[in-house]
Amino acid sequence: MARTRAPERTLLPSDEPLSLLRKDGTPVDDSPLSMPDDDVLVELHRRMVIGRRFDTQATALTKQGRLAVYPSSRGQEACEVGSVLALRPTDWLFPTYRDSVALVTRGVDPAETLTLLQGGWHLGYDPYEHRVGPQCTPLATNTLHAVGFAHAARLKGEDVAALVLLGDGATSEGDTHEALNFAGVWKAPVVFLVQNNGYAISVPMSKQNAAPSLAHKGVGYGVPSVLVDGNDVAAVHAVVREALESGGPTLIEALTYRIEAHTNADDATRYRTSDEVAAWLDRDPVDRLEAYLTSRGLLDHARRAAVAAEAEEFAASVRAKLNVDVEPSPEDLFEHVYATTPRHLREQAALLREELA
Ligand SMILES: Cc1ncc(C[n+]2csc(CCOP(=O)(O)OP(=O)(O)O)c2C)c(N)n1
Repeated sequence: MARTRAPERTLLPSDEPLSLLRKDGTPVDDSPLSMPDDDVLVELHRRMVIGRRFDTQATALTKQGRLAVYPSSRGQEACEVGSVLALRPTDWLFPTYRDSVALVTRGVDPAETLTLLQGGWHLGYDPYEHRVGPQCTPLATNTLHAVGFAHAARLKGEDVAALVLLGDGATSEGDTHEALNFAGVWKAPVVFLVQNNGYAISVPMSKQNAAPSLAHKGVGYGVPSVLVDGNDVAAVHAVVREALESGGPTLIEALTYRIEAHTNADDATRYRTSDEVAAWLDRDPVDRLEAYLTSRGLLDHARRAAVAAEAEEFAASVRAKLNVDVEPSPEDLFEHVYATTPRHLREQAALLREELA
């Protein structure tokens, strides 16, 4: 049978993660990746700073009881922002609970992004407005949504690619393997971006993976695979853009780290050392890009202050919106779950109405 895979797209990932910037912000000379344009780099910086401030604000809101839970993506901004800014407006994003910064970067209203985590509603935003699927809490279900969606769109003749975000732990789920398999068979335009932050809650990589890298998991499914430095936003942006433009599936493993605990309900000191966290703080994605932009004369004191002020204003608007008490109706539980509500749920809704009366 004829092979349809483009010859230049190799299945095997590189041994070392691809990068464009070293941890001190100096450029890598012999990178096979193309450095994004200056205006893109400046925008990546702005969005990472705003994203980080949003993340800190959301974490603070859990401490004030305004949010039920918040899974921080601090430290993972290069993955969240670098990948989302590679999407075209027509493309779709399929995120997880960890990816609120990705949603905000895509343009979803921050308060609507947080409605689910506030416990106010099933989903706080209209998926069609910005082409963002629901933030999946069950691990890896969004991989299947992305493949099904992208394949269906292609069958309809639409020019759509899908980006699905998942964690290292999610690659141990059956859904990821089913999704990769059919993405490979259908050559579906889907980019799987695994944010390998080292842990599935408290379970380290060594206890859940025997492959040389998570990127190797694409090879068996005929899906070209890439290993990238997930704290290098220029590199993440470049590989995701290339993968989206390929028109077929790609599995990208981005090596990164979650600086905060799994959620505000987790005590990360029970399974990792402060030395380990400090080593990753030294690889900070925002500092790295700032060092590069400064050396190129693309970032100065005034620009830094302007971006910081914009981020502060953004956080203030999130606080103001989240400080309003919500009073959801208990009956809303039954809304928008089924197209036709089944009898047992109609009965439960009637019982609830009686109790509330
Ligand atoms: C199908 C399923 N099984 C178990 C869980 C419980 N659970 C929530 S988060 C998590 C770990 C996920 O780790 P990873 O995929 O690495 O993502 P991260 O939280 O590190 O971003 C687990 C096991 C779940 N949400 N869904």
